[in-house]
Amino acid sequence: MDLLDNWTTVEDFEQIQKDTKEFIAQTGIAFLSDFIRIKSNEWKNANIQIGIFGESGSGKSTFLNTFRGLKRGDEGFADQGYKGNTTKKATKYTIKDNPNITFTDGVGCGTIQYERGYEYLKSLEIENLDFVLLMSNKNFSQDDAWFAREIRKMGKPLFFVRTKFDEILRSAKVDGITGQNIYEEIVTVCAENIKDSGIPTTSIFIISNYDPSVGDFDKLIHAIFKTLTQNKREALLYCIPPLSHQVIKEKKVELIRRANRVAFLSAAGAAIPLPMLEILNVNMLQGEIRFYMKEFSLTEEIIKNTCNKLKIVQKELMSLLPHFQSLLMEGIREMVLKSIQSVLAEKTTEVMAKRFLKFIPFVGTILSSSITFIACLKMLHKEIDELEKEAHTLLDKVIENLKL
Ligand SMILES: Nc1nc2c(ncn2[C@@H]2O[C@H](COP(=O)(O)OP(=O)(O)OP(=O)(O)O)[C@@H](O)[C@H]2O)c(=O)[nH]1
Ligand SMILES: [Mg+2]
Repeated sequence: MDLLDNWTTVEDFEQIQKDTKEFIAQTGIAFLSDFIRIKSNEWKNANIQIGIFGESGSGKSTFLNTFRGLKRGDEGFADQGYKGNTTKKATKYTIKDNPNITFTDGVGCGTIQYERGYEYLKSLEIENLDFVLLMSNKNFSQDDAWFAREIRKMGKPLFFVRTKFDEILRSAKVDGITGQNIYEEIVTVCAENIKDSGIPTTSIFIISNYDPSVGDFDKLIHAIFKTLTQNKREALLYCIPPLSHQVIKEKKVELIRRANRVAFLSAAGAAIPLPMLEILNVNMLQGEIRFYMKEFSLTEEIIKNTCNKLKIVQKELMSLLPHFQSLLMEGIREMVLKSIQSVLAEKTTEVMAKRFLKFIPFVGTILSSSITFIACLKMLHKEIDELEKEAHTLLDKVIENLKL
């Protein structure tokens, strides 16, 4: 599959084509960069409400902190406690950068505070939630199975999350258990507990909040994102750090989609007869690359903090991230210009542009707009690829150091 196949499989292609045509007809092409900005920021209007429930001590608050990449002392950190009963009443957390996203750190039923029943369910305002996570650090209880059935009746996506998998693995080791599939055994036990709730086993996820690299953390992330609509998926992804390899992959998918949109809209600008490098809005492309860098946690500030936390020398870490290093040393603007020029010199660019002509009817079938589109597309995809690779490298390094 090449870049164009990738583009033409994007489901919002026709919509964006229609919107762009309408915008140009009403407002004129001169304001196209505003339109690109509006389109790229649409996700900011998406409203997401997430509910996390389960018994005291099951790891709800810890999950929330891990998911959002928060450490003790950070704004919005949810108090976690080994004694239990730490979060005494349901607490709502909104994201500083995006107040449209709310996490409810709830209290489970069957606790001192709440008995199962209609009153409890009503207090949770489930109807407003996008999805529900039900956590347990032991076998799921009858209360959990009841809760799951009720949530299911309301048609809300529900994920059963068995936390503290790291503890299980440690205990198994102490008990001298080897060669058995501990993971499979835990899934079987959990499935047995909830078999009457009608919830499929595929909704069970065995995770460690301390270490997203073990168990089903990645699978859970993927399942959550699959239930969300486009704008909600983008909004939620952009508010969490690249905490696991799956999150990095999910981010890449969304960024590619974003790049496709930006490249497509840039092509409309090529209707103005100017030399190529003047047509291209280099500031905007620069902003896009900054956005990708932030999404992959590749910024000077984050790298500095990571080195301090892991007690590693910055130079050593930077040597693993050559692309990021060259973006810093040469400057993003220079890299954009260099990259566009090299893309324009590639033979395939014009060939692809000719193939693509039929897709850009709104500016007439002029080759320059098609070439602009392909050049932007190739350049942005290349940047996303390089930065994604280095985000995985950075994550591996963090995991390796935390395990030392
Ligand atoms: N080993 C291990 N410990 C965990 C995990 N998740 C949470 N913990 C610990 O378990 C304890 C309870 O976690 P919390 O996040 O406070 O649990 P909670 O569900 O919010 O509990 P309440 O607020 O009392 O309802 C804390 O000491 C956490 O550090 C995990 O996956 N593995
Ligand atoms: Mg709590």
